[in-house]
Amino acid sequence: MTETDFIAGLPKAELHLHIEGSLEPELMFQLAQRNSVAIPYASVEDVRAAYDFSNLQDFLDIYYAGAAVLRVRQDFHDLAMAYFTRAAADGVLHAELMFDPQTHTDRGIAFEEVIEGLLSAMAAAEAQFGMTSQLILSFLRHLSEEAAFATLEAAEPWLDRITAVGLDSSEVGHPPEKFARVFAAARGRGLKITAHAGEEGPPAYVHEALDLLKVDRIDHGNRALEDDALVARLAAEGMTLTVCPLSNLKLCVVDDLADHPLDRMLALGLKATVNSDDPAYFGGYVADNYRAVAEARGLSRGDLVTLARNSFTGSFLTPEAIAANL
Ligand code: ES4
Ligand code: ZN
Repeated sequence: MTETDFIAGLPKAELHLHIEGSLEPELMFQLAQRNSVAIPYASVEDVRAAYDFSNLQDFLDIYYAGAAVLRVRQDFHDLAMAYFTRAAADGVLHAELMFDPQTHTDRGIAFEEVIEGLLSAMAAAEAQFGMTSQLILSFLRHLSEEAAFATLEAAEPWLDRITAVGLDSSEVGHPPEKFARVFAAARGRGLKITAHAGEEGPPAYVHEALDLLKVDRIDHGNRALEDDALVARLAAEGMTLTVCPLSNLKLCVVDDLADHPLDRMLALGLKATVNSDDPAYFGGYVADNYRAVAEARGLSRGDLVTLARNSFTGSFLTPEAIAANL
């Protein structure tokens, strides 16, 4: 069996996926036309050529601009269906989708349009592919605590259909501590907690995510490896890290995939998983990420099985659903 077939055949969950980051240039053009939104690109090739990033902020500027073509619930439905179709082909049985409501509500799009479009696609994906999915509402950390509270309030009618809250966007200068009270409120409403930490930010931000946000898992976590005591703590707590190899390469978190720390994380006893982050921008969906890092780091099939198992044990599914997937 080829490595590609082995990876596609591994039952897996995707835990770190920004649905806005799955907007392929072809769909961007289609939606720009459908909604009469001007975009600063002449062609699909022109869009792809712009995806050359030096750091996280470089990418975020282009990612937020691209999201401007998303205007009504059908757009969000089409976006999510395109992702589910790709993920199903990759052997994803369960996906936990992050979405950034503020990227849309700040442009005058109603929260309802965003979430109803995503929810209808999630129901369709379950019917069509047997794929389960959950929503993670992510707060934009470059915006204020007050704006995050307003977003949580806007989400109130849908909180029974939202599994978790997350924290994304520009990390450095926006420590988890800034959002401690919002995350406490979210926890009080029974939501699970995740946060991007240690992608570009220092190990101290990972400590804060644990101590102040009381996260159930960490998105990225690469820079935790700079702090031995933190690594020991993450391992002892069985904390899942949602690692994104092609994202790390494209955003220069690693210079070369051959230097990617994924297998070092596993060897240190960390519950690492493999995810695509923003697949339309970083050059691959989840199976591409498994393939690329497996080749670059010489991962064994046993390692790949461990990573896929970690994706279920680190998911926000119930213990019964996790057991049924293992
Ligand atoms: C993101 Cl890779 C990454 N990091 C932080 N925030 C994000 N939003 C979308 N992708
Ligand atoms: Zn991310």
